[in-house]
Amino acid sequence: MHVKKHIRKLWTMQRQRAFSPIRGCLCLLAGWFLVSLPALADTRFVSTNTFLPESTPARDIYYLALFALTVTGSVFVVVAALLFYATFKFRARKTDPDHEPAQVYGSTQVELAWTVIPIIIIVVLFLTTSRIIFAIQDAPQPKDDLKVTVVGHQFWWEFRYPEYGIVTANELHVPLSTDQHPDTTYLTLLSADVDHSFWVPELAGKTDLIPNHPNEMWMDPQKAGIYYGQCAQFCGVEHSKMLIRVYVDTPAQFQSWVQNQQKPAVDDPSVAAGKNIFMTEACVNCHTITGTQAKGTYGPDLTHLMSRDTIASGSVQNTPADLRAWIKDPATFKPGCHMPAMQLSDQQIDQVVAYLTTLH
Ligand code: HEC
Ligand SMILES: [Cu+2]
Repeated sequence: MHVKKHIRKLWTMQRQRAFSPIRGCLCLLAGWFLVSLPALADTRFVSTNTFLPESTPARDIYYLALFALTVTGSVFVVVAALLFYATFKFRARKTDPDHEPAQVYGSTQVELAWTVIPIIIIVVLFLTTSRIIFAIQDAPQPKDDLKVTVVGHQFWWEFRYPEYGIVTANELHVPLSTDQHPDTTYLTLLSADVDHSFWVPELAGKTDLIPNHPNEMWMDPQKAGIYYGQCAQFCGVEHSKMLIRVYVDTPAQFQSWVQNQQKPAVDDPSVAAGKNIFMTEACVNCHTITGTQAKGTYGPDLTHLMSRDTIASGSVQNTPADLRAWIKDPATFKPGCHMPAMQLSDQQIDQVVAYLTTLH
């Protein structure tokens, strides 16, 4: 008797609460819109887009995503429609009797349907996804493709082209692939420290760079231009400034880029003072400049520093002013990065920057 009374009390309390499901949904939508507004307005976020594929693996993933979105979208529409219908049709009314509704046990047919249909949907999604994964992974590797070794470092990228004897950083140059001249780039992914992940959404899926476990991926970009990406695995404090820039060059552009990278570093006697500082301060231990005694590999290769548009893994423009500010104190741009502020005098910094800006 007592319990029944209690339940009845709870039931009437619930009915009195002024909660409207429709109002709740509208509030959620408005909240979501407000939260995402700054991101939508910031044009930098428009520069990567999984829905604009320009290379075969990215395109396969794009079609798979469309398929999965169609299936899950239809499920959402059906469920949401039923939910709205039920909340509206069976909403509380003033004329409702003041006691619990009749308690009914569920229907075996309905329960079977909503168990079996989702299982079928999941199996279909699983099979199509595995088919695409294997199609990308097992694609035959053409003999004349370009091979690049990518090494992830906290918090920058090293790119090695063993066939050309080139080492560079953060800005990957690859040739354009056309119907007449299909050109595939194969990346071997390594890590110097922790787990990183190479992700350029318009060109390919994301693949991790795991210490002591080489991974592979490939791309055949079909439109020239710059593509942006980023490390997609939290790898330490400056992970978010571990950006990637892929330059898809026409064959002529790519050849001239390769030729320039293969040249030894410019040795301009007018900046000998700056060069001397570089070679006598700790810079020499962490950076390589070919043709000099600088053979460090802890930081990016600086042999052709000025051939890059950015420094610090795509997070700072490569201008003399920013280069100067970077060398004075890298932490102003990337607090927590692994290059120390070297405590050079202003004059020494000017001289080092003058030297670095000759390295085309
Ligand atoms: C302890 C090792 C270390 C020392 C010493 C060091 N650097 Fe670095 N340097 C790095 C690392 C690591 C990076 C990459 C930072 C990042 O992007 O997270 C870097 C980045 C740079 C870059 C940007 C390169 C690019 O393409 O992004 C320049 C330029 C540079 N260092 C110049 C210097 C100069 C000049 C000195 C000496 C005054 C110096 N470094 C001393 C480790 C070092
Ligand atoms: Cu990383």
